[in-house]
Amino acid sequence: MTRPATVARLIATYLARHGVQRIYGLCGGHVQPIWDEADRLGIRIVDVRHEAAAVYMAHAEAEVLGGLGVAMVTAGPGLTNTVTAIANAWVSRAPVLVISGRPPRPQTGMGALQDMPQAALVTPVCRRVEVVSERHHVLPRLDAVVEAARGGYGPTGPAYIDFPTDLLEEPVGEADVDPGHMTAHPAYAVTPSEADLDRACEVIRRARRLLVISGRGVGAARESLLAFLDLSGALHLDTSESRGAVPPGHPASVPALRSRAMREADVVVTLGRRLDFQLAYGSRAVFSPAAAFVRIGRTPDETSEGRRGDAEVRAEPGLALARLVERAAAPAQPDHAWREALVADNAARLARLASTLESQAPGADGRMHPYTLIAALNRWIDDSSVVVADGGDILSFARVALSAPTYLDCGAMGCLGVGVPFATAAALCLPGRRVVALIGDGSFGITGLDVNTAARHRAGAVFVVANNEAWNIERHDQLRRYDGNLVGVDLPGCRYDLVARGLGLHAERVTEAAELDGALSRAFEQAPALIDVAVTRDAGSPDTASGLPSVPVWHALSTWDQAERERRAAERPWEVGGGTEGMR
Ligand SMILES: Cc1ncc(C[n+]2csc(CCOP(=O)(O)OP(=O)(O)O)c2C)c(N)n1
Ligand SMILES: [Mg+2]
Repeated sequence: MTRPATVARLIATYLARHGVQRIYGLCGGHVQPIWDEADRLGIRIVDVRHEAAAVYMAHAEAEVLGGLGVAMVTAGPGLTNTVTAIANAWVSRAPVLVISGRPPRPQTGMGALQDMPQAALVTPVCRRVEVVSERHHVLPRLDAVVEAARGGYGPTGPAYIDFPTDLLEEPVGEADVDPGHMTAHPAYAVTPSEADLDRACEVIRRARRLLVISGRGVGAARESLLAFLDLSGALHLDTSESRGAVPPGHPASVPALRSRAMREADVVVTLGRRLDFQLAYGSRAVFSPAAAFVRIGRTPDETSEGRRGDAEVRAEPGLALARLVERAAAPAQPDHAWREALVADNAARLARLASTLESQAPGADGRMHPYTLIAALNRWIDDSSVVVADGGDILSFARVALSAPTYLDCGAMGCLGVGVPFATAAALCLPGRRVVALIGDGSFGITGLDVNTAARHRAGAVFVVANNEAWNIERHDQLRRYDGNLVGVDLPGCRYDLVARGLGLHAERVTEAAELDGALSRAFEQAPALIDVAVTRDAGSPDTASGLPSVPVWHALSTWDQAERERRAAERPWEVGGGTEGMR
């Protein structure tokens, strides 16, 4: 039987022609016509166990392959289940397209099954939202959402489109198809202006202590970034948005001296990076008050927000960096002694960390320290590995000590639950590469059932659950600041290896450090696999020490918060504590 060309087939054809190879989703009658046509056209349907996982997976695909990730979910609860993941893609600026269905037009607003204000629900966290009701709108609106997700109108991020089911089944004719929509166009690239580059060169030449902080879009510009670091003699700090772009151990990187480098640099170059909480909003209490900023990015939130740039270059970071290298933008009189002192101090700190990683004592509960687990994982991570981290304390330990050539984590939204779907998608998109996710036991519970998706789709990820039987970073906060009144932070007696086995994975439980290498070896051989590792809840993580869980008033870290209070108190001594006492 030849099937008539329908709107659903048109949508599926559009996606295939635009290079979409995988759609992550969960079935439902309202999107079934597209689901079916996409599969028939050879797009791989990666069916998940919860719709949030579909969007997280599309997000991870966008990150590891550099294109657009696509998720499809049914109307009503199918869409509401995705909202956290869409918001996370929005904060992370990940180009994700979410497709959904709606009740048939004749039933709209009459109390139809799964009828709800879907577009209104996702509008604040999408770059563009399109509600399609007409055949001839299908292709132009698909183009609009794809373009918006890829940053054609502003920042990259999630975009949303839905169609009523009856429209999906309507036949389409030639008049409905403008062939111009059926060919993929390259993503819009923002090119730097000569005037902006002139200004940036001028500021960089005046620098004595140059610091580069990298963010989104830098992974694709690795060569230019490395060339710029060599040429300029700058020091470099990465952020989770760009981790791995500069290889671990690169002489310019000073990850162990973040605050000092921020405080002492006299020119700071930001690349594709908002000055968000992780960078103290560019505060003059944390960075030098006299520092000049060169802000390079594709949108104003990357070039101007927080602290204006003394030079602002609106451009793809890679294009701007390449031009700066051409122009030999480098400090005329660099402070070599400063750079050498920081590089040496950083190396000494990292060496101390590396030597203590292996020799951490177990906790009072007799369980291994998280660093013992991380040291074992580091032995299995090679230059092509993809590393995912998800959790509270364990994420904090991982950020400091886990090797990460390509890296994804909870991001600036602190979105617990990304670990399983991120790693599953990375393994599907990059077969043959070692993919490992280190996940807290609490975080695992949020999306853990989707290890079954890895099993069904043979996504060869290794999930390592750091099982401290607690939402531990919060537990530490309750111990410290709430007189030990522990409420809702214990997760005793759970065996995630048994869960995983029941869901089709090879899985093991590890309680002794000596068993780790054997278990990891078997896991990588039989991946997808899960290892439930008993780790101590006694170890205090770097984030616990820095005060992050206590949510200070001015800044994310208590030392930065304190510096801000002091600066404000000095200016306004009549306002005790900077005028924020009691404000929360
Ligand atoms: C979706 C979500 N819910 C709650 C939080 C608050 N939170 C941050 S870290 C954390 C504890 C995480 O526990 P686990 O994953 O077991 O990691 P651990 O701290 O024990 O290493 C919680 C509840 C959050 N960031 N995101
Ligand atoms: Mg935990």
